[in-house]
Amino acid sequence: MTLDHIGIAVRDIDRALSHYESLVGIECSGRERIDHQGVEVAFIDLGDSKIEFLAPLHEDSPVAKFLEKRGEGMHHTAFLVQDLPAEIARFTAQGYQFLSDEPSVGAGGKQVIFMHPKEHHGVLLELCSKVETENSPSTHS
Ligand code: CMX
Repeated sequence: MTLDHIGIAVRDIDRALSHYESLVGIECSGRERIDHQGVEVAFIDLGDSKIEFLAPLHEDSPVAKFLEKRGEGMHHTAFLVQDLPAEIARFTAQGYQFLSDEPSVGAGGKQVIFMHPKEHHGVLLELCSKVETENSPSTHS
């Protein structure tokens, strides 16, 4: 398990990017809408891990609710795992609950699933894994 990214909830993704791009001297590496999560996301790639900026697409988005209640800031931490079903089974066997029955497709086409912050010292946890294709390299980075 490695740190894939930390997610920061922001109101204005362009303003946040402009601030962080000049802060770390690295440009945004990708930007996309994830309609079923109600968010637009943008990444700054820091090598082995990334910062993800999330802005709500509409007021029903979980990120809109987060911003309203808590303001801008750390929204979640995402761990990259090799075998997502095995990790889900491992956490479930330890008594942890996931926020959905199944993973869904997140940024970059990864499989993602979340666990409630109340079970993890106030941090919304995401597990994510790359989807293997026939042409994928055998290493998992
Ligand atoms: N981090 C830490 N605490 C959080 C939180 C977060 N991201 N979101 C909510 N909370 C806190 C609330 O402040 C509240 O605290 P208090 O009880 O002390 O007031 C508590 O958790 C409320 O829990 P809840 O009633 O279940 O709250 P919500 O209805 O706001 O739902 C959550 C929270 C995590 C279940 C919901 O946001 C969710 O299902 N998230 C997963 C999906 C998601 O976040 N998608 C967007 C990102 C997608 C992506 O990155 O691809």
